[in-house]
Order: sequence, then C-alpha cells, then structure tokens
Amino acid sequence: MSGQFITVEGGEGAGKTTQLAFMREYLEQRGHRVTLTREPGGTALGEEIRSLLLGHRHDGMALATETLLVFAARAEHLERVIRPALAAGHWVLCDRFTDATYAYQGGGRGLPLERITILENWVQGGLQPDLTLVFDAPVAVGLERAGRRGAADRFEREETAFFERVRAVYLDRARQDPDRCRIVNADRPVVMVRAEVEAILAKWLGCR
Ligand code: T5A
Repeated sequence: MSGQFITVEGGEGAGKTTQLAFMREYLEQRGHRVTLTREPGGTALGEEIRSLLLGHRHDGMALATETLLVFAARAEHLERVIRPALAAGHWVLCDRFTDATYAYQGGGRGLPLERITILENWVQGGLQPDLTLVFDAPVAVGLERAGRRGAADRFEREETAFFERVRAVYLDRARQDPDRCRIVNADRPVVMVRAEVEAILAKWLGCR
C-alpha cells in the first residue's frame, strides 16, 4: 500500500497529541513506516514561523498576515516533508493541517472561507488528507487541559466565543465530508478515546 496522509484536528487541549503517539504505535506495529509531524511547523523554517504565530512578539498581527504565515509554513512542510514522505511510502501523521485554518482563521477570526480555499488550492494543488480525525470536546474541557501546560500561547488567550466558533467549523466540515472525516468524542478518559481511535483505524485499514 502506498503512503497515506492522516491528520488529527480539534480545539485546544482536545487530546490530539496524546492520541497521535498511540496512532503511531498502532500503525508501526502493523508494519507501516510512519512520519509524525505537526502544523504550524514540521520544518526548520516552519518551526520559526510557528514561534511567530504562537508567541506574543506580534500580538496585533493582521489576519491576512497570520493566514499567509500559516500557508507559508504549510508550503514548506508539503515540499520538504509531506510529499517526499508519501512518495517514499510513509504514512504521514500530521498534528493539524488545513482544517485548522478553516476553523481558526475562518471560524475563529472570521476570514471568508473562500480566501482560505484560494490558498489551499494554490499551496496544496489538490493534495488532501486521506483520513482526518476530529477530536471533539466541550471548549471548557479542552481549555482546562491545555491550561495545565502553563503559559497560554497567542491563540489560547482568545475568549470562549472564539473557541466555540472554532469547534462549530470543525464539526461542520467533518459532517460535510464523512468519507474523509471521523468525529471522535474526546470528552472521555484517554483509554476510552484511544479505543475509539483504534477502532476507526482498524475499520479504515480494513477498507484500503
Ligand atoms: N493554528 C494551527 C491555526 O490557527 N491555524 C492553522 O492552520 C494551524 C495548523 C497550534 C495553534 O495553532 C493554531 C491552532 C493552535 O492554537 P498547539 O500548541 O499545537 O498550537 O495547539 P494544540 O494542537 O491545541 O495543542 P494542545 O497540546 O493544546 O492540544 P492537544 O494536542 O489536543 O492535547 P494534548 O494531547 O497535548 O493534551 C493536553 C493535556 O490534556 C491531557 C494531556 O495529558 C495533556 O496534559 N489529556 C487528557 N486529559 C484527560 N482526558 C483525556 N482524554 C486527555 N487527553 C489528553
């Protein structure tokens, strides 16, 4: 089987990174070579852009700037990591991708979604994830979990309504694209979420 592109999405503290470690283990145990990466970031340049986006040095950054930085990091990521890994037959597990831009810059900040689609078409040239898991939990639950990590980044300082809009866009996109997306109830203990993730992967692998 050729390389597959799997993304995980969801609001702050939904538990994506925790589950990605399990997903990697699950796939490697079944003989797949896995490239685990994240956005924004995943390359040296992308990680520098990440620090600009998440840090507080440019708190008042314009929405267009923020969105273009996200896609600049993504262009680099696709060119240097994602496309080469897929071409080499690796399974790419990516912590957030373009659904996050629709959710955060579109839903959260109010950027017209058509503008994101223009950038998506340019930068991705038709490449889309094969499977996307959307981890869904009430905003308060996710923020409480994320808050345990310490200092809030530039996004985590937004108000609750921002994250409610993010959540709504994620759920909307997942429901509109059921072939690609699976919604995971993340408001449960880690082991229960893991069991659902494994069941989704097992079923999906069985259909490939
Ligand atoms: N962004 C990103 C955009 O605005 N546009 C874009 O296009 C992209 C790609 C990235 C930020 O960038 C923005 C969105 C984000 O704000 P980040 O730090 O990568 O920043 O943000 P998150 O991905 O949200 O990282 P978090 O660590 O906050 O969330 P995770 O990965 O969902 O959660 P995780 O697994 O690290 O867990 C958080 C805590 O909760 C515990 C864990 O042990 C950990 O302590 N936990 C649970 N506790 C109880 N029950 C469970 N089921 C738990 N699962 C995990």
